[in-house]
Amino acid sequence: MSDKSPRDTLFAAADAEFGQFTFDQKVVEVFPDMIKRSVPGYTTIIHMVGQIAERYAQTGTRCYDLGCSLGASTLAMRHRIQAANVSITAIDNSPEMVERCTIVLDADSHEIPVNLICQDLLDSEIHNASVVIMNFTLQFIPPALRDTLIARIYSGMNSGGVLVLSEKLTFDDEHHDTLMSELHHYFKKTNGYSDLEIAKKRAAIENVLIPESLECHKKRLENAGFRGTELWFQCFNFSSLLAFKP
Ligand code: GEK
Repeated sequence: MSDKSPRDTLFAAADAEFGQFTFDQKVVEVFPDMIKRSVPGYTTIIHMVGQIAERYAQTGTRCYDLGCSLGASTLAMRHRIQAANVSITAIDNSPEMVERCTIVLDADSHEIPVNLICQDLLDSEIHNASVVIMNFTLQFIPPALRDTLIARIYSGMNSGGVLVLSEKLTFDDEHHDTLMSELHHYFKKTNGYSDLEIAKKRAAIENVLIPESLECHKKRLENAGFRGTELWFQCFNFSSLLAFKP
């Protein structure tokens, strides 16, 4: 993903009116800058997605990037996978994201085929998957539909396959939850966001991004059949889990 993305100032204007947050054209324009300055560890996670895919991609299978945005995980996988006859399926339901992602992928010359689809994950089919990446996407799916989606991902995976699930977390302990939120906001502040921008973004995304606890994710994955679920990355309230299909 280009490092030259315009700076995210969407919530900077004092009079900026923002309804509910959506992944529209305005967000697409600043997305690489927005996600790097907002999600602690994002660059590390993308880098590790490439390494994990290299290790777990099986010959003749598919790797999935669910909620691909501008294709950061897709490119990380594409540049590292060594197994033969592997393809990548990247899915996002924002037409504006998919349009820009097409341009990003076209500018990349690697030979691993990528099938980019504009579709709701709730309608998408997962088949013959050895690697599935859900990098900060499940948190945008209505909570009541998450069990079914994770179960469907599981059934579309091959034995020995891996799911990488990255999510913002909540914590049962109120004081710890507040502390993690404050540290996250401080992270954003040190990355140049003002208190007003942070507060406005928080209000706009409140009913759109619905985080859950680590325990809740682990239980859902276990119920779906995944085993060996482990937290491999955490920075404040941002995390990434590995889960395996036996
Ligand atoms: C990255 N993984 O750069 N179906 C398909 N896509 C969806 C749905 C849905 N139901 N809901 C949301 N999305 C990326 C970052 S961003 C995370 C993922 C963030 C898409 C949405 O359009 C957006 O592109 C993405 O999920 C979430 O590693 O912005 O915090």
